[in-house]
Amino acid sequence: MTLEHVDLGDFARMSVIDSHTGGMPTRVILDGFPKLRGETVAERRQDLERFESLRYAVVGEPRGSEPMVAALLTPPDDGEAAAGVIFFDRVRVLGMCGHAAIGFVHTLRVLGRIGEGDHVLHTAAGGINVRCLADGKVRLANVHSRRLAKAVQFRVPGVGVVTADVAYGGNNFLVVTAPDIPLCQPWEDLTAIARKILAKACREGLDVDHLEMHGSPTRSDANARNFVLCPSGTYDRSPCGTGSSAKVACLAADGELAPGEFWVQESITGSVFAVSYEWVDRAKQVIAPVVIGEAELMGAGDLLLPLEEMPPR
Ligand code: PYC
Repeated sequence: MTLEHVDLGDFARMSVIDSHTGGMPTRVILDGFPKLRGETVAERRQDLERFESLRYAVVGEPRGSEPMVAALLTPPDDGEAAAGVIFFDRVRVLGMCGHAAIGFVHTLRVLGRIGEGDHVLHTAAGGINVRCLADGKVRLANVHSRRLAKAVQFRVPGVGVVTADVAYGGNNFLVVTAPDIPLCQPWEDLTAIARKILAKACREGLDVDHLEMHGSPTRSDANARNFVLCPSGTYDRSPCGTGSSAKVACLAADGELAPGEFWVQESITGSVFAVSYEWVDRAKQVIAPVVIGEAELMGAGDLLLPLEEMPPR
């Protein structure tokens, strides 16, 4: 028997496809999400704020998981873009999300909705150019990124004096440069340290919602390994597209990576993104980052959500 023959009158169905990008899950919502108000992706992103419990029901446990990010398919602002997309995790709506954008593009390609080559997507953070590469990878021209502050310092009890840059790569990152926190520790310990540092940074008045720490890579093809803490309190299993863009903005500002050169960023789970950049405005240290990564489909189906839990249309 399949669900086609079962009376599901008490449930709303949401059609989804799950993938992971370097270990980090993405749930593309194709159909069944309540219609959002607004003419543009940015307006609909604002409207999504009112659906807090539904957002949690879609990506949080038990239907989802702690790190899962949703990519909600929505109409683009105009006919030049292939699709619009709004990202959210179980605690907030995100402006941009690199791993989920790669998962979204891969999913649309597998569904035959887009083909090999270049496409534009509309996100709440602006239009982004994506390319479906012949080898199955996705090339993402991320939003313009830049370092916002260099070497800010503050003391964190139990950690010591922390030195960090603040950089934007689609989200605002605290890029920790000291002390050197060994990444070989269990993820629970890294998460606890990262939460302490991020919380203190916010109390210090820094406008940051993600944190990244770097160490030596374990792979011979990578430049560095990172540990990224997301606003939901969990860590990124992928190298983090927006975090890698923020890191590359810092490297560019310090003259440590030339335009067009690739920085291979390894994640805490061993997956990699290749990231490069071109200058947009050298004086203001604004870069246009490019992130190349790959996603794999994991499942497809319908979520069932009790109708009484669905917000009125
Ligand atoms: O890949 O940009 C990213 C990301 C942000 C939060 C989780 N992944």
